[in-house]
Amino acid sequence: MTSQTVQTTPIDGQKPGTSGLRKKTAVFRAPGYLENFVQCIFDGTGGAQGKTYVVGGDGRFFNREAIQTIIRMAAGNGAARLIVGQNGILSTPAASNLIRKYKTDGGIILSASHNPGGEDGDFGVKFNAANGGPAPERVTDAIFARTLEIAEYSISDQQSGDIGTIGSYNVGDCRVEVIDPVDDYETLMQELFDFDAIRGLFAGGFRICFDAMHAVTGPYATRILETTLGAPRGSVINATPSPDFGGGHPDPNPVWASELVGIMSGDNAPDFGAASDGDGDRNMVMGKSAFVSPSDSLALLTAYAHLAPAYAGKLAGVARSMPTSRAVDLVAERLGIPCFETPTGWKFFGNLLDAGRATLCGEESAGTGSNHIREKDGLWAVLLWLNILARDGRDIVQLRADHWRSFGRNYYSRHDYEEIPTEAAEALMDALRARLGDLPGREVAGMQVSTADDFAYRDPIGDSLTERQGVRIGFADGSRFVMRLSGTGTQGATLRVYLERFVDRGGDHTQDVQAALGPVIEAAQTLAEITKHTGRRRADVVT
Ligand code: VG1
Ligand code: CO
Repeated sequence: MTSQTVQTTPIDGQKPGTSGLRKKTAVFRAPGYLENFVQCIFDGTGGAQGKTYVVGGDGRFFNREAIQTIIRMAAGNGAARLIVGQNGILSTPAASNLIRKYKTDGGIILSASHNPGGEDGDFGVKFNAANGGPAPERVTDAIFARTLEIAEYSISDQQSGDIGTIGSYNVGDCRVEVIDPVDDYETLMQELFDFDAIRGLFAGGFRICFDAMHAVTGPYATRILETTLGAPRGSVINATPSPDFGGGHPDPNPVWASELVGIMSGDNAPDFGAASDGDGDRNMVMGKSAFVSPSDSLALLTAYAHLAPAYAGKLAGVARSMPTSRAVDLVAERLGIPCFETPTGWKFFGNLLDAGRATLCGEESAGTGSNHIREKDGLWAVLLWLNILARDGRDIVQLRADHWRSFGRNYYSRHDYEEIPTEAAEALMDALRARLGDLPGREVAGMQVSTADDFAYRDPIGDSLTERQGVRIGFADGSRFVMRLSGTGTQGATLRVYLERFVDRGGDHTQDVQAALGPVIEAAQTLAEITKHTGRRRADVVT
């Protein structure tokens, strides 16, 4: 085989964030940009010689060309074998499964997840390690370090071949296997859940609306929910992946999944609604006219996971990201299992899952998952819900009301201030950090500050320390807010304000969420001086 070595120079800003490297599509399409980063993935992980990788993406604009480049580069770098999703499609959880199942050396996943796609949208590249999980920080640091000194990359002279047809062929000495993206994933789901019970649920007239948001989950949800489990045709909407996600934000929350919210609030609404994001790793679930917050969903799934075959008697522990509400902590306490608190981003769950310390994990941003893979998994969460509903008999709204009665309710909301000038956002965070020592004891919005800190995480397995992961302000009545800057955006900074208020058993669990959080919202605005720093009076996206 012939391959060429192409001279290049370092490109600024190729630092992976919360979940891979994300940039405007146009940036990724610039000559050498993708090539530099992919070469640094190989170089930063000991080279590609003789290795096997999984390659696929969420189908967004530039997905196919990028995969063809990656195939040629893997071949040029001496990789032995590539497993590629047909047409370049693999959801993030499906890719994680393939990495583990076929014991590969890792995977390259092309996605900017919930960020809009298209020529003017965003693109992204993530590297997952041999455990199937997002590369931990020490690996992304090594990759980034390479981006600062790269001088050349290798690429095969040969074309990448057809990725639209299932089969295999060689690019030079590298074996390329194009596989059905859904088959192995479906097999795994069948092993975890009681598919007969779910079939019975649908046969009994239970109705679901699953909004795939024109993103990668469409083919997975259609096959599993409609073909295998017998949900009526049309239960999955927006099921065909489109390069720009139909012009929308493939972000499963009540703002961006408004079509689903409309259906679930209308006359004759289905019994259960769900949506997933661009790359299929996140989920939103709803009952009739009822949005179930991801934090509540995590708590409920933990409380009822024993109804699914894979988890009966098998919950070793749970883990949640720090800003996620503490509803799941209460469930873990009652179950007598540990509850771990990690920084935002799935990579921090990897060690806990590998060590068998956590079985279920979740984030407030609608990511939920388990030890079945090393990524969050949107359709998995929906199937776990269906398994629970099929076995329990109550509907999701009733189940949640009963849960609050038994545990109390953690009212919860996230307020995002998007595209703030980066300096203004950093000044806000710096000012808040500088005052942390003075805040305890202070009265604000009728509440007293009891704790104020900047979250640092000591990994209990790897012992690494990750600092400055978000400011947490706790109040004497158990309320709290958290502030951090997003690590997935591509333009300016996004300030995320996470708000939580606990109303114990016997309290009023039927309040409007924003009203219930009123004092906490006011306290956050006052203590962080959001308007002064950003000029904004209210958040852009409230979920
Ligand atoms: C966001 C979410 C975080 C999630 C990350 C990747 O990160 O808050 O919980 O893990 O997206 O999810 P940030 O840094 O913007 O807050 V995905 O589905 O984009 O891979
Ligand atoms: Co995602």
